[in-house]
Amino acid sequence: MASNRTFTMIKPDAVRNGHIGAILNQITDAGFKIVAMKYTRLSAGKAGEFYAVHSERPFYGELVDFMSSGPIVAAILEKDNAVEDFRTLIGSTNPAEAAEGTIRAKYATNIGENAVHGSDSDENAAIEGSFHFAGVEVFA
Ligand code: FUP
Repeated sequence: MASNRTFTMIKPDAVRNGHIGAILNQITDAGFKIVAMKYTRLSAGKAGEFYAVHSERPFYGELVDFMSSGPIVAAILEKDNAVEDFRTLIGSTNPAEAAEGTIRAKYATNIGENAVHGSDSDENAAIEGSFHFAGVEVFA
């Protein structure tokens, strides 16, 4: 059964470019409820931990530098079929391939600086949500 929660970050490029409000609007207009949210900044160490699965990839160093380069908005979102529906809402990893109207098509800079994160499975949504939020920070 599909989980009803996913985890997202509005990444440093989208924050720098002034898109926090527009992105949150698009997320809530699509029917997602925000159950946890914070404006924060990842240290290089925490960014490296979050993306540890990519540690052998050639882009890992740049990814860690970018994700720790400025503030982000982290949030846990709730909706039926949250993980899959949110991946559809944000579009492909590479904004050049993202469907028209998706968050990445509208706001991403390039494949490395792609405006938003969305969990890719129910299991990772739970892991990533707990990485950023304590239980008392989540409001069901
Ligand atoms: P996604 O699940 O769409 O966020 O994409 P991935 O998990 O494959 O990649 C995570 C992050 O690594 C991307 F958001 C940006 C970065 N990345 C690159 O910089 N270059 C690539 O070729 C692939 C990913």
